[in-house]
Amino acid sequence: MTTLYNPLLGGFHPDPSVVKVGDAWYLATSTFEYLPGIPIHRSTDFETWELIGHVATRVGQLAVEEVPTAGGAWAPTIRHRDGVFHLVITDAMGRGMLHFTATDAAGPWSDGDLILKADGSGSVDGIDPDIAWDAEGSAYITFSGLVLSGPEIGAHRGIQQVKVDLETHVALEESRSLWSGTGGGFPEAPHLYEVDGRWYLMIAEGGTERGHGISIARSASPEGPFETAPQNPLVSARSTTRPIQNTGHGDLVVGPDGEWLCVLLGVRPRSMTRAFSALGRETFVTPVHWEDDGWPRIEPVLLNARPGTRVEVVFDEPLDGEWIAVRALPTAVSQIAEGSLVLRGDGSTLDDPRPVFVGRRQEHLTNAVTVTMDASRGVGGLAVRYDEHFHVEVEAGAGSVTARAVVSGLVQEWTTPFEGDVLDLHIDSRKPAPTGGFPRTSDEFDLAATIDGERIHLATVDGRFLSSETTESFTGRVIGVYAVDGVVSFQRWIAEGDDE
Ligand code: 6LW
Repeated sequence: MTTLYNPLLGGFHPDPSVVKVGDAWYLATSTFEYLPGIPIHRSTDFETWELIGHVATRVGQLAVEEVPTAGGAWAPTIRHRDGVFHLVITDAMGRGMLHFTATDAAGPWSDGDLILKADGSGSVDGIDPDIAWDAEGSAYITFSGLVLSGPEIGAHRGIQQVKVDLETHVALEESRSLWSGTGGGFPEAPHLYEVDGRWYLMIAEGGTERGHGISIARSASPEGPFETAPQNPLVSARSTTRPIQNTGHGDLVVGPDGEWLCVLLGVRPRSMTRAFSALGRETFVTPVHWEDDGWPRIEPVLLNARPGTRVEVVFDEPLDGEWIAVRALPTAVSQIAEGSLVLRGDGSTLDDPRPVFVGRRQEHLTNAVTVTMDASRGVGGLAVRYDEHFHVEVEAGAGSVTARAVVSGLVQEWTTPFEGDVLDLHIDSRKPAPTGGFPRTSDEFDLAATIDGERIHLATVDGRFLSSETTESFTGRVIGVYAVDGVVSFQRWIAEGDDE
């Protein structure tokens, strides 16, 4: 019996798509403005998932160097056919709708071909593309008709579909409208499946926040007309007190014991009113049952967190794929040299869209990070980042150590003198101590530094300021190191996390 851990992938891992090939499953998620882009996780039992590579490992595959915050790699679909992996995705406000291929899911993946409209006037307008083939081998791209550029920006045309020639990547027809849900806002994340001779169109509706859900329809043809399931929505946590909220945007697959599973996104808000989600949108999984009426039922998503983890990195070999950078590859903003991670400041700060920063997702609800830093030649530090408007950090160099919280233009700093070279910086995300009243915070940050063996508490910051609801972000918390000026180096990284 397979144990379904939830979250399946903790922290910033939204919009999951999964495919089974042979005895293994391959899972892709969204990365927005971070690189490397679109991680591929692999499992042979659905319990343990290994990060085997990324789709976007080269500059130019995505235009994320230039995209606005929250643009970039949105919502992949991963599939496999005749020995080739296919991944379709929108590089939102970047290149447009793209098709990547690889014979090994670990990579290398292709440069990415734009999926062009039939009239040749640029890439198909929309997000969340799905790819499916009919018995004759025609490739269908089914997508959400949200317009992201041009005069009609923001318009929504519901779920759309075009047949595409995968040699030329030109659509073979004008797009047609398909069933677009039961009336919820933002019909999106379509996936098309052929099951027992019927075509099922599963979509998300209600928007990616508390109203989120999954609905399904079926037809004799991939082009419709589609008949809505009487049980819709199949999944939604809306108006419930479930610990996993915002559940939606799912993909179906046959699991290890032959049972069907749905991978989907959700958040884990804490506090009494379940209002603030520290980590952003994560990947979850839940069982699916097909009933005699030919419709699937999806079980509510249950929490079942894995044991805590301890990650220690001593920077004696290249950074592994868990490290990500903003609008740049980690190797473009950092080097490994003689047991140190070295960052060279260029005057940019964490307030800039292109900071000299490299970090890892915060994957656990409580998380304590310590990094050893040599501040003798520059200014830099340890930060938790949602984006350039929302970050907290401990910064050292130029005679002081400063804890700072930046919340959409509001800045608060706590500074103490520091004349030495090497110190430890700490950021703990932890559950707040009970106050006896209504527990309203998600978590809190403890910002500290250890100087000459003495841990100095610098500040406590309310974690709600760095939650997906406050930041209105599609991403999540990323914790990492950065440089502002000069050369700063980091010798040892320890992160201890759990989900108690
Ligand atoms: C994605 C859309 C959504 O394209 O948010 O939850 C967008 N779903 O389907 C970005 O992740």
